[in-house]
Amino acid sequence: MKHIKEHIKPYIPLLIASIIFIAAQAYFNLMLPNVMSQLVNVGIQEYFQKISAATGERARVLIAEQKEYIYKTGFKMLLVAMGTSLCALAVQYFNARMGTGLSRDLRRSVFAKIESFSSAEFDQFSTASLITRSTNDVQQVQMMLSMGVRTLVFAPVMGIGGVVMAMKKAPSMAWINALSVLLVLGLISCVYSLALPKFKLIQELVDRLNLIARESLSGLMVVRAFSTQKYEEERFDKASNDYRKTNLFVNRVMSFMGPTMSLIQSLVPVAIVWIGAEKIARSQLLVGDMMAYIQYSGNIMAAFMMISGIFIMIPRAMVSVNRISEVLDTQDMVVEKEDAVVLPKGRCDVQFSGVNFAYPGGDGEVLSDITFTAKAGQVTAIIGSTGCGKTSLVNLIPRLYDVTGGSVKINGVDVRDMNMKNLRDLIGYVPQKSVLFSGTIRSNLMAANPGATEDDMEKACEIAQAKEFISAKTEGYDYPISQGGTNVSGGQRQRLTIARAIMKMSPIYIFDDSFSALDFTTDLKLRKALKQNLSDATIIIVGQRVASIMDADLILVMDEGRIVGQGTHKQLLESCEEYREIAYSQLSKEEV
Ligand code: DCP
Ligand code: MG
Repeated sequence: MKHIKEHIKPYIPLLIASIIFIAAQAYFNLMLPNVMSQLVNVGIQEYFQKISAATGERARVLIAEQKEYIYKTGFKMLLVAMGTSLCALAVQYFNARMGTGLSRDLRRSVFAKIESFSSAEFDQFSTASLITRSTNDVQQVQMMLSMGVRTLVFAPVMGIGGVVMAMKKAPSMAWINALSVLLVLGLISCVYSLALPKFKLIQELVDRLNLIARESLSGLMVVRAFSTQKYEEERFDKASNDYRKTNLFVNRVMSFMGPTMSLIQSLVPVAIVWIGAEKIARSQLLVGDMMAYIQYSGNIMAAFMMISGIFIMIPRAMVSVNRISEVLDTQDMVVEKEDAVVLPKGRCDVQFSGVNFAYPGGDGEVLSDITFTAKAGQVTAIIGSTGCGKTSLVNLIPRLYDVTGGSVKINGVDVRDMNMKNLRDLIGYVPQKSVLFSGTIRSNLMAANPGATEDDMEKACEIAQAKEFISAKTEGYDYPISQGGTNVSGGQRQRLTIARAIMKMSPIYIFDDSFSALDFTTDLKLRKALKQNLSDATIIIVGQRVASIMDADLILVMDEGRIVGQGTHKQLLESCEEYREIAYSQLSKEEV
């Protein structure tokens, strides 16, 4: 709720305006039956009696007077009705401004928060759930607020005002109202005790449905390749059916309410007319008062219905509020220090000393006692079997995760003491999984360094060996990239992500298995170009192929989260058993 309060602050003027107009609308609503009863009581009944008692000239004057009275009162009714409509319009306007503005702010906050998440926090929520939270849940909150404000002001005024006015008109018929309200309340509590528990379930089912839809859509190729359509369909069907069934149940229960409610609403006027007619016959009640009474009792019932409706909505929306708060309250594990250090963009040595690392919630350490220095102007390569922790190791440099022991330093400054933006500006990172964004080749590359020129871009592509295939496209750099970069080949995508990193012209480069999809010739050309053009940079290459890393200045051999050997290719062949194994399995005797 704390977040909602915070977010509602800028909208308090709108909220107050809305409340004022809601109250005015309720007031006009209460006025209308009153004016109408005057019209009937005085304008019709009273004048009718007077006119029938009078004769000649007197009667004609009375008829003219009656006409004028009816016109006047009718005009008053029209004004009141117009007042109601205008107020309703104003309420709608203010509410919409407030509701949509607030939900935009909430969505923005949730999105900004998600963007600030490190990988550790991402692991806590599923993507599907994050999407539902920032869309569907925000919408629920918006609905609760605009409906809630309206109901909580309108209904009490209408209800209490209705009771007061009705009592004034015909106190002897109060029991009809009491009975009808009891019936309405009884019906509502029956219905909601059945439907309420399902609301939370529905939200979870939406999450699940989203998750499955996303998963099978983004993995469509795999589904086709393995012919698992049937399985995926069944999985989706099950989720969809669960959702359908629960929704159907809730709606069935709710739909029972509508007709029953209208039955009560139609029976009440019948009862009032039945009992009121007798009173009118005995001159205990005026016709106009009875008509007004019917309307007031309708108002009272409507007020109770609205209030109970809001009591149902609140727990439902609270589920959403909590789901949003969960995101906003997530403690960032990777946070910037207050007096963070800013390093200049010069030569940078990256130093690991005694680094241990375990994934939050993971079982056990994936890195232990990692110590090495990647020097500026040198290529440092990391090799090792899959799952030995190479990606985990390089992720510690841009602080995608924080170390659990030891330290990672750049030029002697712990990365945890550095300004986050500065740190990431220092690093050109090519992740193991190449990700491009929808747009064009140009927009993808420029995103890394908006200040770069056309020449910089072409240079980066030249180094990344991407220039050739880009110029082969008729659109060149304006070639459209579809979502996830699926319309370029794996190797092309890899080269584009490499070019994107080079665009940053940063002093540190990390290539996580970034040459895996390249053929040997391109791989060789690319490494040559890197060495030539980025001669001052600290280059860290994660690789599986000995051929691509054998000329590195320092090679780290990893096994099960430890460094089991470090040195040059030559040194390692002599000293490191694991390296020898890898090398001999990949290269011929002559190549070694
Ligand atoms: N791991 C984990 N949680 C994550 C990522 C990985 O628990 N979010 C585990 C799985 C592995 C270990 O950490 O056992 C090391 O994973 P890496 O991704 O660091 O392994 P590599 O990069 O060396 O493997 P590959 O060569 O396949 O990229
Ligand atoms: Mg990896």
